[in-house]
Amino acid sequence: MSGVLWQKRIEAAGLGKIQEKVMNEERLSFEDGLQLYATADLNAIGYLANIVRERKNGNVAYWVRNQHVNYTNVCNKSCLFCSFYARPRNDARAYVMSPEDAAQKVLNYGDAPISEIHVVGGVNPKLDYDYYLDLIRTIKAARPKAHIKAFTMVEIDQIVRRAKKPPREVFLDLKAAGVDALPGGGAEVMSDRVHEDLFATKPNAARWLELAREAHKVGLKTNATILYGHVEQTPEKVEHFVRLREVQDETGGFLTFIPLSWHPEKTALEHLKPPTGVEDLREVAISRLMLDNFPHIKSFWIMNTAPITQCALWFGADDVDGTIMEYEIIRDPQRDRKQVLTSRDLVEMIIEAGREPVERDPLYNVLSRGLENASDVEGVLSNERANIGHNTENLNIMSREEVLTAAQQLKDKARDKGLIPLEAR
Ligand code: V47
Repeated sequence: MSGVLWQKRIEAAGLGKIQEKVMNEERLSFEDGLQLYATADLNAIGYLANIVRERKNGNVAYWVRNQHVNYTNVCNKSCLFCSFYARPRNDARAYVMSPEDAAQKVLNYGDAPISEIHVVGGVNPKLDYDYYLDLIRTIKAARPKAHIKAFTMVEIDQIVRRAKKPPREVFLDLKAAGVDALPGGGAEVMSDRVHEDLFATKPNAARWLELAREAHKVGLKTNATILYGHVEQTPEKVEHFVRLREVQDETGGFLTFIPLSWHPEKTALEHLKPPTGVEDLREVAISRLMLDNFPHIKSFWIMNTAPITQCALWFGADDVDGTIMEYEIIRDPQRDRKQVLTSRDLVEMIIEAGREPVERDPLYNVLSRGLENASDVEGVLSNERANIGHNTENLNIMSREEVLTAAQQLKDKARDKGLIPLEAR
């Protein structure tokens, strides 16, 4: 479409003023954010987001050869949007990896040149401070060349409690043990209302941001996410962007923003409809436009799907995440065997979308370009070795009735808060 036609379309969508700001590299306001969400023309929003995306990252789309290690699913936070967690007592799904189990997980993929190990888990009250340090040291010893991206701010809040030390000292200890960067989970939606309704016992937005600031002060880069598509309202999402970019103005410590598309399956809110592809692209585009000081926007393919992620590369995203290998947060490890894209799949997916694939490490150092380093090795290894290293010794087996009662309790809690409509109860 010619520039003139786009211009007409942007005007027709009521985005003329926002376009002017985008062209002049001016910050969009809270009201601009509301207006973007209210605009029906998704392509017009994508067109503007793509201008920012190409200004910051050209035609490049980053991918990473990574592995996720979810060291425990035991969690005492009972978030209503989550299907991953097992309760600390009497839950048949509960698992905890010893540091050696986690190292085994990493060694399972020893033949793949993995550059990032993404380590996150539930808030497990039984783990002490030394466990976390040992976990990192042992993983680092197993794969000394890989960067470790570990622990959301929610886990950090728990680790700080167990350490009985100020956050700064904890970050320094974790850094010394081998943590290179932190992932972006845990903030969910920065709204006191949603916090109260869905994840009341987790640290609130102010605490999440305070911990992120502390991490940045000791030189650790971190990511940030938003979890959308459940009960949040538009102004709450815009507020989320505004709060994040204010901290980024102060510290410059955020690398990547990842809009996470909520998956309702097997959660207490599974009666709600999941976000659509249109919503996924809108979230990518609006986050690119609002977070003017974030270098990167990621479309996490495992949540958004690979096809939506290909489109997202034209709606503001410049990163697709990576090979992943195994991902527990939205799957049942007993039922599904693997969740992986090989390095060849990722590179081909990016080329097909019309972008230039660049392999990065967690700090965006360039490791390879195009098909240079792409292979199918991750798929072969995942077929052979996915799920090796899940220890079952700590399993506390519950009867089926007990499992159903626990699930019902969660649903009752959601119903009491008015989060389940009458007809779905
Ligand atoms: O904070 C939990 C989310 C997050 C569900 O930094 C769910 O590069 C969808 O933060 N449906 C953890 N999402 C994952 C995370 C992440 C993922 C990928 C890359 C990076 C990065 C960080 O997962 C949690 C929560 O917001 N989550 N349950 C669900 N049912």
